[in-house]
Amino acid sequence: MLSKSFRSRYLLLGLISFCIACSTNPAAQEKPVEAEKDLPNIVFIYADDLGYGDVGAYGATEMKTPNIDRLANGGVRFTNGYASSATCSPSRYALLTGQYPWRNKRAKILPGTAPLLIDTAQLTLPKLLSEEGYHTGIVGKWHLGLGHGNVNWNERIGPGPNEVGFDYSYIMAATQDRVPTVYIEDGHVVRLDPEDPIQIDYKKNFEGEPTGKDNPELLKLKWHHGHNSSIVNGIPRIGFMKGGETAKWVDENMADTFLVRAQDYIKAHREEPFFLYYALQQPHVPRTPHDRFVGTSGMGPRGDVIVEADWCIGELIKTLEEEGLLENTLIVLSSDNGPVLNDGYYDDAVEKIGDHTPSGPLRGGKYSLFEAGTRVPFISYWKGKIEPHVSDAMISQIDLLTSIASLAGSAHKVDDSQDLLSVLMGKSDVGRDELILEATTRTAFRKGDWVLIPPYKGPAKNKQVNIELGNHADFQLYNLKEDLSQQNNLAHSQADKLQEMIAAFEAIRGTDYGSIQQLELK
Ligand code: NG6
Ligand code: CA
Repeated sequence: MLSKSFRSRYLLLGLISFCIACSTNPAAQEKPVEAEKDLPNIVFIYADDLGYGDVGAYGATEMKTPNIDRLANGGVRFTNGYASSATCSPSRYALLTGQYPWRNKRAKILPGTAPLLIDTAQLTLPKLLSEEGYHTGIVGKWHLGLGHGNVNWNERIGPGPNEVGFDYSYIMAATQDRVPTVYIEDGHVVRLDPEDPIQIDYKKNFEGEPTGKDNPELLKLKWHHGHNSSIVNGIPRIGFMKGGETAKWVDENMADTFLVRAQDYIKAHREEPFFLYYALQQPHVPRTPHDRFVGTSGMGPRGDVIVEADWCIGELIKTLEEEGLLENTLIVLSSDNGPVLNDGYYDDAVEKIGDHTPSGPLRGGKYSLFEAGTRVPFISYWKGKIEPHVSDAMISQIDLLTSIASLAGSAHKVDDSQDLLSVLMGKSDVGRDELILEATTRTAFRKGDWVLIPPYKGPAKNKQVNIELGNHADFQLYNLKEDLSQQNNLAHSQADKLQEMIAAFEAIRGTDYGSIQQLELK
Protein backbone atom coordinates (compact mmCIF):
# COMPACT_ATOMS: atom_id res chain seq x y z
CA MET A 1 0.00 0.00 0.00
CA LEU A 2 1.30 3.43 -0.86
CA SER A 3 1.79 6.01 1.85
CA LYS A 4 -0.94 8.39 2.88
CA SER A 5 0.99 11.28 1.39
CA PHE A 6 0.38 9.70 -2.00
CA ARG A 7 -3.28 10.33 -1.40
CA SER A 8 -2.64 13.96 -0.60
CA ARG A 9 -2.20 16.78 -2.99
CA TYR A 10 0.37 19.49 -2.83
CA LEU A 11 -1.40 22.70 -3.54
CA LEU A 12 0.15 24.67 -6.34
CA LEU A 13 0.28 27.68 -4.08
CA GLY A 14 2.44 25.80 -1.60
CA LEU A 15 4.90 24.83 -4.31
CA ILE A 16 5.06 28.35 -5.69
CA SER A 17 5.72 29.89 -2.30
CA PHE A 18 8.37 27.22 -1.69
CA CYS A 19 10.13 28.10 -4.94
CA ILE A 20 9.99 31.83 -4.21
CA ALA A 21 11.35 31.16 -0.74
CA CYS A 22 14.20 29.04 -2.21
CA SER A 23 15.28 31.74 -4.56
CA THR A 24 15.33 34.45 -1.90
CA ASN A 25 16.28 32.61 1.26
CA PRO A 26 18.62 29.61 1.15
CA ALA A 27 17.67 28.67 4.74
CA ALA A 28 14.14 27.94 3.58
CA GLN A 29 15.46 25.03 1.53
CA GLU A 30 15.51 22.88 4.65
CA LYS A 31 11.74 22.58 4.83
CA PRO A 32 9.40 22.99 1.90
CA VAL A 33 6.22 24.93 2.58
CA GLU A 34 3.75 22.17 1.97
CA ALA A 35 0.11 22.94 1.89
CA GLU A 36 -1.28 19.45 2.02
CA LYS A 37 -4.84 18.68 1.33
CA ASP A 38 -6.38 15.40 2.31
CA LEU A 39 -9.23 14.49 0.03
CA PRO A 40 -11.72 12.06 1.49
CA ASN A 41 -13.35 9.52 -0.76
CA ILE A 42 -17.01 10.16 -1.40
CA VAL A 43 -19.51 7.37 -1.86
CA PHE A 44 -23.05 8.30 -2.73
CA ILE A 45 -25.51 5.44 -2.33
CA TYR A 46 -28.79 6.07 -4.11
CA ALA A 47 -31.76 3.76 -3.67
CA ASP A 48 -34.57 3.79 -6.22
CA ASP A 49 -38.07 4.43 -4.81
CA LEU A 50 -37.12 3.77 -1.18
CA GLY A 51 -39.60 5.51 1.09
CA TYR A 52 -39.12 7.61 4.19
CA GLY A 53 -40.76 4.88 6.24
CA ASP A 54 -38.98 1.93 4.59
CA VAL A 55 -35.94 2.13 6.86
CA GLY A 56 -35.62 0.90 10.43
CA ALA A 57 -33.81 4.02 11.55
CA TYR A 58 -36.72 6.06 10.20
CA GLY A 59 -39.24 4.17 12.26
CA ALA A 60 -39.96 1.02 10.26
CA THR A 61 -40.62 -1.85 12.60
CA GLU A 62 -41.68 -4.51 10.11
CA MET A 63 -38.87 -3.91 7.61
CA LYS A 64 -35.36 -4.77 8.75
CA THR A 65 -32.55 -2.61 7.37
CA PRO A 66 -29.63 -3.14 9.78
CA ASN A 67 -26.93 -1.86 7.44
CA ILE A 68 -28.68 1.36 6.51
CA ASP A 69 -29.49 1.76 10.21
CA ARG A 70 -25.81 1.42 11.03
CA LEU A 71 -25.06 4.40 8.80
CA ALA A 72 -28.07 6.34 10.10
CA ASN A 73 -27.32 5.71 13.75
CA GLY A 74 -23.60 6.30 13.38
CA GLY A 75 -23.92 9.45 11.29
CA VAL A 76 -26.35 12.25 10.68
CA ARG A 77 -29.89 11.05 10.11
CA PHE A 78 -31.82 13.83 8.44
CA THR A 79 -35.53 14.01 9.14
CA ASN A 80 -36.03 16.77 6.55
CA GLY A 81 -33.91 15.44 3.70
CA TYR A 82 -35.35 15.78 0.21
CA ALA A 83 -34.98 14.35 -3.25
CA SER A 84 -35.35 17.11 -5.83
CA SER A 85 -38.33 15.44 -7.45
CA ALA A 86 -40.89 12.71 -6.84
CA THR A 87 -39.56 10.77 -9.83
CA CYS A 88 -36.21 9.48 -10.92
CA SER A 89 -34.69 11.33 -13.89
CA PRO A 90 -35.37 14.83 -12.54
CA SER A 91 -33.93 13.91 -9.13
CA ARG A 92 -30.82 12.43 -10.70
CA TYR A 93 -30.42 15.44 -12.94
CA ALA A 94 -30.54 17.77 -9.93
CA LEU A 95 -28.18 15.59 -7.94
CA LEU A 96 -25.47 15.71 -10.58
CA THR A 97 -25.94 19.30 -11.77
CA GLY A 98 -27.06 21.12 -8.60
CA GLN A 99 -29.86 22.67 -10.66
CA TYR A 100 -33.57 22.46 -10.02
CA PRO A 101 -34.97 19.98 -12.53
CA TRP A 102 -37.82 22.30 -13.53
CA ARG A 103 -35.21 24.57 -15.09
CA ASN A 104 -34.73 21.89 -17.74
CA LYS A 105 -37.96 21.21 -19.62
CA ARG A 106 -36.70 17.77 -20.68
CA ALA A 107 -36.15 16.62 -17.08
CA LYS A 108 -39.03 14.14 -16.94
CA ILE A 109 -39.17 10.34 -16.61
CA LEU A 110 -37.17 9.34 -19.67
CA PRO A 111 -37.63 6.43 -22.06
CA GLY A 112 -34.60 4.22 -22.70
CA THR A 113 -34.03 5.98 -26.03
CA ALA A 114 -33.94 9.54 -24.65
CA PRO A 115 -30.95 11.71 -25.51
CA LEU A 116 -28.58 12.75 -22.76
CA LEU A 117 -30.34 15.20 -20.45
CA ILE A 118 -27.21 16.89 -19.14
CA ASP A 119 -25.39 19.27 -21.47
CA THR A 120 -21.80 18.05 -21.84
CA ALA A 121 -20.67 21.65 -21.20
CA GLN A 122 -22.63 21.80 -17.93
CA LEU A 123 -20.92 21.69 -14.55
CA THR A 124 -21.51 18.41 -12.75
CA LEU A 125 -20.50 16.98 -9.42
CA PRO A 126 -18.13 14.38 -10.93
CA LYS A 127 -16.58 17.03 -13.18
CA LEU A 128 -15.72 19.37 -10.37
CA LEU A 129 -14.35 16.49 -8.33
CA SER A 130 -12.18 15.41 -11.28
CA GLU A 131 -10.74 18.90 -11.35
CA GLU A 132 -9.75 18.46 -7.72
CA GLY A 133 -7.94 15.21 -8.41
CA TYR A 134 -10.67 12.62 -7.86
CA HIS A 135 -11.27 9.50 -9.85
CA THR A 136 -15.00 9.29 -10.50
CA GLY A 137 -17.20 6.28 -11.14
CA ILE A 138 -20.87 5.39 -11.46
CA VAL A 139 -22.25 1.90 -11.00
CA GLY A 140 -25.96 1.23 -11.36
CA LYS A 141 -28.96 3.09 -12.66
CA TRP A 142 -28.36 6.03 -14.97
CA HIS A 143 -31.73 7.14 -16.40
CA LEU A 144 -30.43 10.47 -17.66
CA GLY A 145 -30.50 9.66 -21.36
CA LEU A 146 -27.72 8.64 -23.71
CA GLY A 147 -26.45 9.89 -27.03
CA HIS A 148 -28.24 12.38 -29.23
CA GLY A 149 -31.54 10.60 -29.67
CA ASN A 150 -30.78 7.95 -32.26
CA VAL A 151 -28.37 5.70 -30.43
CA ASN A 152 -26.81 2.78 -32.22
CA TRP A 153 -26.54 0.33 -29.33
CA ASN A 154 -23.99 -1.72 -31.23
CA GLU A 155 -21.35 0.98 -31.35
CA ARG A 156 -19.89 3.13 -28.63
CA ILE A 157 -22.86 4.84 -26.95
CA GLY A 158 -22.31 8.47 -26.20
CA PRO A 159 -22.39 11.05 -24.95
CA GLY A 160 -23.27 9.54 -21.60
CA PRO A 161 -21.87 9.40 -18.08
CA ASN A 162 -18.27 9.41 -19.33
CA GLU A 163 -18.89 12.69 -21.15
CA VAL A 164 -20.39 14.48 -18.13
CA GLY A 165 -17.60 13.74 -15.71
CA PHE A 166 -17.39 10.04 -14.88
CA ASP A 167 -14.07 8.33 -15.56
CA TYR A 168 -15.74 4.95 -15.24
CA SER A 169 -19.32 3.85 -15.80
CA TYR A 170 -21.14 0.55 -15.49
CA ILE A 171 -24.81 1.32 -15.90
CA MET A 172 -28.23 0.33 -16.99
CA ALA A 173 -29.44 2.95 -19.44
CA ALA A 174 -32.82 3.75 -17.93
CA THR A 175 -34.76 1.59 -15.48
CA GLN A 176 -35.05 -2.09 -14.76
CA ASP A 177 -38.49 -2.11 -16.38
CA ARG A 178 -37.36 -0.36 -19.58
CA VAL A 179 -35.40 -1.63 -22.56
CA PRO A 180 -32.56 -1.93 -23.37
CA THR A 181 -32.13 -4.58 -20.67
CA VAL A 182 -28.34 -4.70 -20.90
CA TYR A 183 -25.41 -3.34 -18.96
CA ILE A 184 -23.28 -0.64 -20.54
CA GLU A 185 -19.65 -0.26 -19.47
CA ASP A 186 -17.86 2.92 -20.52
CA GLY A 187 -20.26 3.25 -23.43
CA HIS A 188 -20.15 -0.34 -24.65
CA VAL A 189 -22.89 -2.93 -24.19
CA VAL A 190 -21.38 -5.71 -22.10
CA ARG A 191 -21.18 -9.17 -23.74
CA LEU A 192 -22.72 -7.96 -26.99
CA ASP A 193 -22.48 -10.41 -29.87
CA PRO A 194 -21.95 -8.38 -33.05
CA GLU A 195 -23.81 -11.12 -34.95
CA ASP A 196 -26.94 -10.37 -32.91
CA PRO A 197 -27.24 -6.57 -32.91
CA ILE A 198 -29.57 -4.73 -30.58
CA GLN A 199 -32.53 -2.75 -31.89
CA ILE A 200 -34.70 -0.60 -29.66
CA ASP A 201 -37.97 1.14 -30.39
CA TYR A 202 -40.40 2.73 -27.96
CA LYS A 203 -43.24 3.05 -30.47
CA LYS A 204 -43.57 -0.17 -32.40
CA ASN A 205 -42.62 -3.78 -32.01
CA PHE A 206 -40.23 -5.69 -34.23
CA GLU A 207 -41.93 -8.26 -36.41
CA GLY A 208 -42.36 -11.66 -34.83
CA GLU A 209 -41.21 -10.60 -31.35
CA PRO A 210 -43.49 -11.66 -28.47
CA THR A 211 -44.95 -9.05 -26.14
CA GLY A 212 -46.43 -9.04 -22.66
CA LYS A 213 -49.72 -7.99 -24.15
CA ASP A 214 -50.01 -10.78 -26.71
CA ASN A 215 -48.08 -13.59 -25.03
CA PRO A 216 -49.17 -13.88 -21.41
CA GLU A 217 -48.14 -17.55 -21.50
CA LEU A 218 -44.48 -16.49 -21.63
CA LEU A 219 -44.61 -14.39 -18.48
CA LYS A 220 -43.33 -15.24 -15.03
CA LEU A 221 -44.41 -11.81 -13.77
CA LYS A 222 -47.73 -10.35 -14.89
CA TRP A 223 -48.18 -6.70 -15.79
CA HIS A 224 -50.82 -4.59 -14.10
CA HIS A 225 -50.52 -1.34 -16.05
CA GLY A 226 -48.03 -0.35 -18.71
CA HIS A 227 -45.15 -2.85 -18.94
CA ASN A 228 -46.71 -4.95 -21.68
CA SER A 229 -44.16 -4.62 -24.48
CA SER A 230 -41.04 -6.78 -25.00
CA ILE A 231 -40.47 -9.77 -22.74
CA VAL A 232 -37.01 -10.28 -21.24
CA ASN A 233 -36.32 -13.03 -18.73
CA GLY A 234 -40.07 -13.76 -18.53
CA ILE A 235 -40.75 -10.15 -17.47
CA PRO A 236 -42.68 -7.78 -19.73
CA ARG A 237 -41.05 -4.34 -20.11
CA ILE A 238 -41.66 -0.82 -21.33
CA GLY A 239 -40.43 -0.49 -24.91
CA PHE A 240 -39.49 -2.94 -27.64
CA MET A 241 -36.18 -4.69 -28.06
CA LYS A 242 -34.78 -7.15 -30.55
CA GLY A 243 -31.43 -8.92 -30.52
CA GLY A 244 -28.65 -8.70 -27.95
CA GLU A 245 -29.48 -12.11 -26.43
CA THR A 246 -26.03 -12.73 -24.91
CA ALA A 247 -25.98 -9.22 -23.45
CA LYS A 248 -29.33 -9.30 -21.68
CA TRP A 249 -29.18 -9.06 -17.94
CA VAL A 250 -30.63 -11.60 -15.55
CA ASP A 251 -32.70 -9.48 -13.19
CA GLU A 252 -32.18 -11.75 -10.21
CA ASN A 253 -28.39 -11.24 -10.50
CA MET A 254 -28.51 -7.48 -10.92
CA ALA A 255 -27.89 -6.63 -7.27
CA ASP A 256 -24.81 -8.86 -7.17
CA THR A 257 -23.58 -7.55 -10.51
CA PHE A 258 -23.71 -3.92 -9.43
CA LEU A 259 -22.31 -4.70 -5.99
CA VAL A 260 -19.27 -6.52 -7.37
CA ARG A 261 -18.60 -3.71 -9.83
CA ALA A 262 -18.84 -1.15 -7.04
CA GLN A 263 -16.53 -3.19 -4.81
CA ASP A 264 -14.05 -3.67 -7.64
CA TYR A 265 -14.12 0.05 -8.30
CA ILE A 266 -13.27 0.80 -4.67
CA LYS A 267 -10.44 -1.74 -4.64
CA ALA A 268 -9.02 -0.46 -7.92
CA HIS A 269 -8.98 3.16 -6.74
CA ARG A 270 -8.06 2.78 -3.10
CA GLU A 271 -4.80 4.69 -3.58
CA GLU A 272 -6.36 7.84 -4.96
CA PRO A 273 -9.32 9.95 -3.89
CA PHE A 274 -12.44 8.63 -5.56
CA PHE A 275 -16.08 9.49 -5.94
CA LEU A 276 -18.35 6.50 -6.37
CA TYR A 277 -21.99 6.97 -7.29
CA TYR A 278 -23.57 3.63 -6.43
CA ALA A 279 -27.08 3.77 -7.85
CA LEU A 280 -29.01 0.72 -6.68
CA GLN A 281 -32.01 -0.48 -8.67
CA GLN A 282 -34.07 -1.51 -5.64
CA PRO A 283 -36.93 -1.36 -4.74
CA HIS A 284 -38.04 -0.11 -8.18
CA VAL A 285 -40.08 -2.51 -10.33
CA PRO A 286 -39.70 -5.22 -11.44
CA ARG A 287 -38.69 -6.44 -7.99
CA THR A 288 -36.54 -9.47 -8.59
CA PRO A 289 -34.68 -10.56 -5.47
CA HIS A 290 -31.95 -13.12 -5.83
CA ASP A 291 -32.99 -16.56 -4.52
CA ARG A 292 -31.00 -15.87 -1.35
CA PHE A 293 -33.44 -13.11 -0.45
CA VAL A 294 -36.74 -14.58 -1.59
CA GLY A 295 -39.11 -14.71 1.36
CA THR A 296 -36.75 -12.88 3.74
CA SER A 297 -39.04 -9.92 4.44
CA GLY A 298 -42.41 -11.64 4.65
CA MET A 299 -43.69 -8.82 2.43
CA GLY A 300 -43.16 -10.36 -0.96
CA PRO A 301 -40.64 -9.15 -3.55
CA ARG A 302 -40.77 -5.46 -2.62
CA GLY A 303 -39.72 -6.18 0.93
CA ASP A 304 -37.25 -8.82 -0.19
CA VAL A 305 -35.40 -6.45 -2.50
CA ILE A 306 -35.15 -3.88 0.29
CA VAL A 307 -33.53 -6.58 2.44
CA GLU A 308 -31.29 -7.35 -0.55
CA ALA A 309 -30.37 -3.67 -1.05
CA ASP A 310 -29.60 -3.34 2.64
CA TRP A 311 -27.33 -6.38 2.41
CA CYS A 312 -25.54 -4.87 -0.60
CA ILE A 313 -24.96 -1.67 1.35
CA GLY A 314 -23.52 -3.72 4.21
CA GLU A 315 -21.17 -5.52 1.83
CA LEU A 316 -20.03 -2.25 0.33
CA ILE A 317 -19.26 -0.85 3.78
CA LYS A 318 -17.33 -4.05 4.53
CA THR A 319 -15.22 -3.50 1.44
CA LEU A 320 -14.43 0.06 2.53
CA GLU A 321 -13.51 -1.31 5.94
CA GLU A 322 -11.34 -4.11 4.56
CA GLU A 323 -9.51 -1.68 2.32
CA GLY A 324 -8.85 0.57 5.30
CA LEU A 325 -10.87 3.38 3.76
CA LEU A 326 -13.89 3.76 6.02
CA GLU A 327 -12.28 6.51 8.10
CA ASN A 328 -11.39 8.43 4.99
CA THR A 329 -14.73 8.16 3.21
CA LEU A 330 -17.82 10.31 3.40
CA ILE A 331 -20.87 8.17 2.68
CA VAL A 332 -24.14 9.82 1.76
CA LEU A 333 -27.20 7.64 1.34
CA SER A 334 -30.59 8.66 0.01
CA SER A 335 -33.39 7.71 -2.37
CA ASP A 336 -34.39 9.30 -5.68
CA ASN A 337 -38.08 9.60 -4.78
CA GLY A 338 -40.72 8.28 -2.45
CA PRO A 339 -42.27 4.82 -2.30
CA VAL A 340 -44.88 3.10 -4.42
CA LEU A 341 -46.41 -0.34 -4.00
CA ASN A 342 -48.11 -1.24 -7.25
CA ASP A 343 -46.00 0.42 -9.93
CA GLY A 344 -47.19 -1.74 -12.79
CA TYR A 345 -46.74 -5.43 -11.97
CA TYR A 346 -48.70 -7.97 -9.95
CA ASP A 347 -45.96 -8.60 -7.39
CA ASP A 348 -47.87 -8.81 -4.10
CA ALA A 349 -46.49 -5.47 -2.90
CA VAL A 350 -49.99 -4.35 -1.91
CA GLU A 351 -51.26 -7.70 -0.74
CA LYS A 352 -48.34 -8.49 1.55
CA ILE A 353 -47.63 -5.06 2.97
CA GLY A 354 -49.16 -5.96 6.35
CA ASP A 355 -48.52 -3.23 8.93
CA HIS A 356 -45.55 -1.74 7.11
CA THR A 357 -45.91 1.92 6.07
CA PRO A 358 -43.40 2.82 3.33
CA SER A 359 -44.24 6.54 3.59
CA GLY A 360 -43.96 6.55 7.38
CA PRO A 361 -46.06 9.39 8.77
CA LEU A 362 -46.00 11.31 5.49
CA ARG A 363 -48.82 11.75 2.98
CA GLY A 364 -48.55 10.59 -0.63
CA GLY A 365 -45.70 8.65 -2.24
CA LYS A 366 -43.84 8.49 -5.53
CA TYR A 367 -45.31 10.94 -8.11
CA SER A 368 -46.85 13.05 -5.32
CA LEU A 369 -46.45 16.69 -4.37
CA PHE A 370 -47.24 15.71 -0.80
CA GLU A 371 -44.27 15.13 1.46
CA ALA A 372 -43.76 11.40 0.85
CA GLY A 373 -43.05 12.13 -2.82
CA THR A 374 -39.76 13.85 -2.08
CA ARG A 375 -38.94 13.56 1.61
CA VAL A 376 -36.74 10.49 1.78
CA PRO A 377 -34.15 8.78 3.96
CA PHE A 378 -31.08 11.01 3.89
CA ILE A 379 -27.97 10.03 5.81
CA SER A 380 -24.38 11.23 5.97
CA TYR A 381 -21.79 8.98 7.59
CA TRP A 382 -18.07 9.36 8.08
CA LYS A 383 -16.47 7.12 10.63
CA GLY A 384 -14.54 9.13 13.18
CA LYS A 385 -15.45 12.46 11.59
CA ILE A 386 -19.22 12.71 11.87
CA GLU A 387 -20.78 12.30 15.30
CA PRO A 388 -24.08 10.40 15.55
CA HIS A 389 -26.83 12.96 15.34
CA VAL A 390 -30.45 13.36 14.29
CA SER A 391 -30.82 16.57 12.33
CA ASP A 392 -34.08 18.35 11.56
CA ALA A 393 -32.27 20.73 9.21
CA MET A 394 -33.81 21.00 5.77
CA ILE A 395 -31.43 19.67 3.13
CA SER A 396 -31.96 18.63 -0.47
CA GLN A 397 -29.95 16.38 -2.75
CA ILE A 398 -29.59 19.49 -4.89
CA ASP A 399 -27.27 20.83 -2.19
CA LEU A 400 -24.77 18.02 -2.53
CA LEU A 401 -22.97 19.60 -5.49
CA THR A 402 -21.97 22.81 -3.72
CA SER A 403 -21.52 21.14 -0.32
CA ILE A 404 -19.21 18.47 -1.69
CA ALA A 405 -17.40 21.08 -3.81
CA SER A 406 -16.74 22.88 -0.56
CA LEU A 407 -15.44 19.68 1.05
CA ALA A 408 -13.11 19.04 -1.88
CA GLY A 409 -11.81 22.60 -1.87
CA SER A 410 -13.45 23.46 -5.17
CA ALA A 411 -14.65 27.01 -5.74
CA HIS A 412 -17.48 25.83 -7.99
CA LYS A 413 -21.01 26.40 -6.88
CA VAL A 414 -24.39 26.48 -8.49
CA ASP A 415 -27.06 28.99 -7.44
CA ASP A 416 -29.79 26.46 -6.62
CA SER A 417 -27.35 24.32 -4.64
CA GLN A 418 -26.48 25.59 -1.17
CA ASP A 419 -23.26 24.94 0.69
CA LEU A 420 -24.56 22.83 3.57
CA LEU A 421 -21.30 21.04 4.28
CA SER A 422 -21.42 21.84 7.98
CA VAL A 423 -24.97 20.47 8.11
CA LEU A 424 -23.90 17.35 6.26
CA MET A 425 -21.05 16.97 8.74
CA GLY A 426 -23.47 17.31 11.67
CA LYS A 427 -21.77 20.47 12.86
CA SER A 428 -24.72 22.74 12.22
CA ASP A 429 -28.46 22.28 12.20
CA VAL A 430 -29.13 25.36 10.11
CA GLY A 431 -30.27 23.96 6.81
CA ARG A 432 -31.99 25.67 3.96
CA ASP A 433 -34.91 27.93 4.64
CA GLU A 434 -36.81 27.23 1.45
CA LEU A 435 -37.04 24.61 -1.24
CA ILE A 436 -39.04 24.09 -4.40
CA LEU A 437 -40.56 20.61 -4.42
CA GLU A 438 -41.34 18.86 -7.68
CA ALA A 439 -43.51 15.99 -8.81
CA THR A 440 -44.03 15.11 -12.47
CA THR A 441 -43.45 18.68 -13.67
CA ARG A 442 -45.66 20.27 -11.03
CA THR A 443 -43.99 22.26 -8.31
CA ALA A 444 -44.76 23.20 -4.72
CA PHE A 445 -42.87 25.20 -2.12
CA ARG A 446 -41.58 24.64 1.35
CA LYS A 447 -40.43 27.53 3.51
CA GLY A 448 -39.69 26.96 7.16
CA ASP A 449 -42.41 24.69 8.48
CA TRP A 450 -44.86 25.68 5.77
CA VAL A 451 -45.71 23.98 2.51
CA LEU A 452 -47.62 25.64 -0.30
CA ILE A 453 -49.12 23.54 -3.08
CA PRO A 454 -50.60 25.63 -5.87
CA PRO A 455 -53.81 24.55 -7.60
CA TYR A 456 -53.36 21.91 -10.26
CA LYS A 457 -55.82 20.31 -12.58
CA GLY A 458 -55.65 16.57 -12.78
CA PRO A 459 -56.85 13.71 -10.61
CA ALA A 460 -56.45 13.92 -6.83
CA LYS A 461 -55.24 10.35 -6.92
CA ASN A 462 -53.48 8.14 -9.44
CA LYS A 463 -55.80 5.17 -9.16
CA GLN A 464 -53.40 2.69 -10.75
CA VAL A 465 -50.65 3.25 -8.21
CA ASN A 466 -53.15 4.32 -5.54
CA ILE A 467 -51.25 7.44 -4.54
CA GLU A 468 -52.61 10.92 -3.81
CA LEU A 469 -50.83 13.26 -6.19
CA GLY A 470 -51.46 16.55 -4.42
CA ASN A 471 -53.71 18.01 -7.14
CA HIS A 472 -56.49 20.20 -5.85
CA ALA A 473 -58.66 22.95 -7.31
CA ASP A 474 -57.48 25.50 -4.76
CA PHE A 475 -54.25 26.41 -3.02
CA GLN A 476 -53.16 24.10 -0.23
CA LEU A 477 -51.17 25.33 2.73
CA TYR A 478 -49.86 23.06 5.47
CA ASN A 479 -47.91 23.61 8.63
CA LEU A 480 -45.62 20.60 8.92
CA LYS A 481 -44.67 21.29 12.50
CA GLU A 482 -48.23 20.79 13.67
CA ASP A 483 -49.45 18.66 10.82
CA LEU A 484 -46.69 16.44 9.43
CA SER A 485 -49.25 14.28 7.63
CA GLN A 486 -50.73 17.27 5.76
CA GLN A 487 -54.31 16.77 6.81
CA ASN A 488 -55.36 20.36 7.53
CA ASN A 489 -55.37 22.76 4.63
CA LEU A 490 -54.87 26.22 6.15
CA ALA A 491 -55.06 28.17 2.88
CA HIS A 492 -58.30 29.86 3.89
CA SER A 493 -57.77 30.27 7.62
CA GLN A 494 -54.21 31.65 7.17
CA ALA A 495 -54.80 34.09 4.34
CA ASP A 496 -51.79 36.30 5.15
CA LYS A 497 -49.46 33.33 5.35
CA LEU A 498 -50.83 32.08 2.06
CA GLN A 499 -50.05 35.39 0.33
CA GLU A 500 -46.59 35.48 1.86
CA MET A 501 -45.88 31.93 0.66
CA ILE A 502 -47.20 32.62 -2.84
CA ALA A 503 -44.96 35.69 -3.11
CA ALA A 504 -41.89 33.81 -1.88
CA PHE A 505 -42.63 30.89 -4.20
CA GLU A 506 -43.14 33.09 -7.25
CA ALA A 507 -39.93 34.98 -6.50
CA ILE A 508 -38.03 31.77 -7.29
CA ARG A 509 -40.35 29.87 -9.54
CA GLY A 510 -42.08 32.60 -11.50
CA THR A 511 -45.80 32.51 -12.11
CA ASP A 512 -45.94 29.54 -14.46
CA TYR A 513 -45.84 26.74 -11.90
CA GLY A 514 -45.82 23.74 -14.16
CA SER A 515 -47.15 22.03 -17.20
CA ILE A 516 -50.56 21.28 -15.76
CA GLN A 517 -52.53 24.45 -16.21
CA GLN A 518 -53.43 26.35 -13.08
CA LEU A 519 -56.98 26.99 -12.12
CA GLU A 520 -58.23 30.47 -11.32
CA LEU A 521 -57.50 31.54 -7.79
CA LYS A 522 -60.75 31.22 -5.88
C1 NG6 B 1 -43.63 5.05 -15.06
C2 NG6 B 1 -43.82 3.55 -15.02
C3 NG6 B 1 -43.31 3.06 -13.69
C4 NG6 B 1 -41.88 3.49 -13.49
C5 NG6 B 1 -41.76 4.98 -13.65
C6 NG6 B 1 -40.36 5.48 -13.57
C7 NG6 B 1 -45.80 2.83 -16.31
C8 NG6 B 1 -47.27 2.63 -16.30
N1 NG6 B 1 -45.26 3.23 -15.16
O1 NG6 B 1 -44.04 5.56 -16.30
O2 NG6 B 1 -43.42 1.68 -13.61
O3 NG6 B 1 -41.06 2.85 -14.42
O4 NG6 B 1 -42.26 5.38 -14.91
O5 NG6 B 1 -39.89 5.36 -12.28
O6 NG6 B 1 -45.16 2.64 -17.32
S1 NG6 B 1 -38.65 6.18 -11.86
O7 NG6 B 1 -38.40 5.84 -10.48
O8 NG6 B 1 -37.57 5.76 -12.72
O9 NG6 B 1 -38.99 7.58 -12.02
CA1 CA C 1 -37.14 6.19 -8.64
